[in-house]
Amino acid sequence: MDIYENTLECVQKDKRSLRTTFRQTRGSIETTDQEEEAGSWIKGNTDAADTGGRVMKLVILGFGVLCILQASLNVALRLGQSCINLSEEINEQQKIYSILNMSHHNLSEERDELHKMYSILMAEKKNLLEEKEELQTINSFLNTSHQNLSEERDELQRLYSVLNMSHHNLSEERDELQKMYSILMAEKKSLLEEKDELQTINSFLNTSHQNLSEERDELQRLYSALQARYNNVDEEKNKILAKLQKLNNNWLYFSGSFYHCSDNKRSWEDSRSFCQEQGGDLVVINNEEEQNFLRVYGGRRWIGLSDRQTEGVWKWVDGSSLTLSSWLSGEPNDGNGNEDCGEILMRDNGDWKLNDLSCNNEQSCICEM
Ligand SMILES: [Ca+2]
Ligand SMILES: [Ca+2]
Ligand SMILES: [Ca+2]
Repeated sequence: MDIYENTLECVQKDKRSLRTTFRQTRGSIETTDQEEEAGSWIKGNTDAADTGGRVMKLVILGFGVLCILQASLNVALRLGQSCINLSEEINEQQKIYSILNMSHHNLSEERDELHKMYSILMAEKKNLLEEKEELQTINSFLNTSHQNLSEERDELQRLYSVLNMSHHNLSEERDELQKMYSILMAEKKSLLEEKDELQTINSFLNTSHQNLSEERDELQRLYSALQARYNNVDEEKNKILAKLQKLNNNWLYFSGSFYHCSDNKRSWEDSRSFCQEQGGDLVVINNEEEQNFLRVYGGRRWIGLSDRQTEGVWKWVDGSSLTLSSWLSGEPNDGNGNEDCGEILMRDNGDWKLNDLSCNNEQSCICEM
């Protein structure tokens, strides 16, 4: 723009110079014409003088035209140079425009970014204001606390002075206690050695105590077993004593049992009741040795055998099954469908047989206890 303005100013200056030159030329021509007219009127010049004057006018007029041409040429040159400068300036301005356009785009983005940041900053500002209010509240509280703490500090300083004095006294006591501590540490060392020795002894005693406890428990177990066995033996002894008292009443002993044969005749059920009243039951023949012993009684006698619970299934009164048997030929026949009790028939030669018989038959029996 500066170049354009300078060029325009030069053109305006040339234009003014051209106008001045033109006016001067026209003025001198007019002046010459007037002087000639006045001279011819006053002096009465000749025709030759008129011709010289006209040549002079033409020369002056030609010079004026030349000056005008020179000024026009100067204007044209200056305008051409101005056009070149303007083109270069336009190119320069276009570059600047591109740069400015890009800069404008960047500035727009920056503006948008700044808008976002502005929103964020506004939100932060709001938060900061809230925090500020909160901090003001805290500040108020802290001021109060500060005052309280100042008072406490003064109090603590007073206490510090007191404690400092106490500290001096305590330092002296500490030195005394350190001396005592050294003495006690020596005693502690001695006591620790004694403690180790006692722990060794204690460990030995613990082991001994454990062994003794185990031995005691074993002895207690043996004692309990012996006590139970003693009780059983005592009970057995009492039973044997009771049985021995009955030996006077025709009871015979064989292989751990006592036997009695009643000559009174009773039914099978009454015979069993009789034996139970004596402390026993109808005899159960467990083996051949017992059977051989029973020969001493001979005859026909009720024994503890029946099929009253299930017909055909013979069982002893102690619930055991019949294993040792020697039935008479054709027996058991359950005569009349009513023979459910067992008897033994013993001959003088020692033979013996079993037979089933009506339980209501009355005859003697053999008891076993
Ligand atoms: Ca028996
Ligand atoms: Ca029967
Ligand atoms: Ca029979």
